[in-house]
Amino acid sequence: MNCQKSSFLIIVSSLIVAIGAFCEKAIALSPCNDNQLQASYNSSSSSYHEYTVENKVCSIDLPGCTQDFVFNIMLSQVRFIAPTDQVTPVQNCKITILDIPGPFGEDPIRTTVNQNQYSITNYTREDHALHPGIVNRTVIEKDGHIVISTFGEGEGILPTINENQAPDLWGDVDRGLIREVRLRLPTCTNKISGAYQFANESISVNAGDKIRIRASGSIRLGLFAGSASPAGISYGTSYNHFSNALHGHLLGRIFQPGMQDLEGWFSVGNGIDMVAEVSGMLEFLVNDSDPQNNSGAFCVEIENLGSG
Ligand SMILES: [Ca+2]
Repeated sequence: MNCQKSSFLIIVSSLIVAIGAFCEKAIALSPCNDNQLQASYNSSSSSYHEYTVENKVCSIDLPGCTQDFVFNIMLSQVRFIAPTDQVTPVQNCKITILDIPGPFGEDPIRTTVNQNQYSITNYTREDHALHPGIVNRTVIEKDGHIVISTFGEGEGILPTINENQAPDLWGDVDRGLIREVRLRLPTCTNKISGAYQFANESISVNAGDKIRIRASGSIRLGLFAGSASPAGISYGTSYNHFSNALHGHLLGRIFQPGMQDLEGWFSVGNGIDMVAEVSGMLEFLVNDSDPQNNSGAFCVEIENLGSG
């Protein structure tokens, strides 16, 4: 809409105010001050189309698999936000030339980044074959997984083909992202499974050793209890080995021959620095006496700094 021309034709002053407000709103809605970008769409238009494609990236039980981690990997290369081979980083308001094969132009898009929402939006520019349209890619947590959700809508040409091809097109982009996430997820040296009744993983230590323990990851503790970090969760004490520690809290001990199952445990949680009082096997236990309904694992990194 040409604001100056329209205002000129309006004589009634109250209407001028109304038009003025509309123009201001239109300017404010143009992302990156790029007036080629169309932010909103008319779903009753005959060429309107929309689609949503969702793909699982990783299970939140995997240590390191978080929205933040996946989103930052998505921002690391343009090929994770659009169908292209380009490996340069994603930046707010950056223009990317997609050059879709066919009798069209350079097919540029402009991308905005919303770090708080773990979301990016691609807007077509006028020279894009499918202009006008947007694609919104958001990293969400759903059903125990980090999921990449792609929503597209537009009013350009080929609405049906565009909708039908979306799962394959974005499936390819997502596969590249998923591969990169798996490569970069931290490897876990000692996995403490949530499904064990008693100790799992044994690491030998000597009396006097300085031991640094750091724990991460998440264990689903049951249908109603939900998931916990190694710090545990407030969830009554009926299913605890120890009532004075949170449900799902990570415990440790140095096992000595002859010890009972519930003997010698101390709090570890997200991590501790300690000096071993005795020589023996360092063991771990999740504070849940009903582990059959558990899934996932804590990842425990142990550094033995010796006796110096
Ligand atoms: Ca349980």
